[in-house]
Amino acid sequence: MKETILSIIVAGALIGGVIVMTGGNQEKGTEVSINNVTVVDGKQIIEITAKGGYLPRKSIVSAGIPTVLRINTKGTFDCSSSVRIPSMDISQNLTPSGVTDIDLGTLSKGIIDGTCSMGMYPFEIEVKG
Ligand SMILES: [Cu+2]
Repeated sequence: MKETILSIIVAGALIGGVIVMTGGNQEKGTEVSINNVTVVDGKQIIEITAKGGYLPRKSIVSAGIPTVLRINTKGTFDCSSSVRIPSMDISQNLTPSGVTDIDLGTLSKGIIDGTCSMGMYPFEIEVKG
């Protein structure tokens, strides 16, 4: 009888441990796999959100493909609603709620830095060759 109880406890602990470990892995997985870049009809679309800053902060794209920066807003009334990419001479006001597409053209290898109009909230696009 004691052995039965003991084995039930051990089995419970094992199952519990597996659940905890699996849960942990899933959390890590979602953290790592930030997949905000898709290619649709030969166009590379970077999707970020603007509200109190830009998320994800860093995007990785490929060189040589026409690229669009798609910025989602939802009740964005802070200064992240005004986007600048100085190296490309881009300055764009976003709608407070909705989607704004900014055509970046075909990019070459390098780093593109963007900010809000004040230079307070940064974001980065890494273009891999
Ligand atoms: Cu700002």
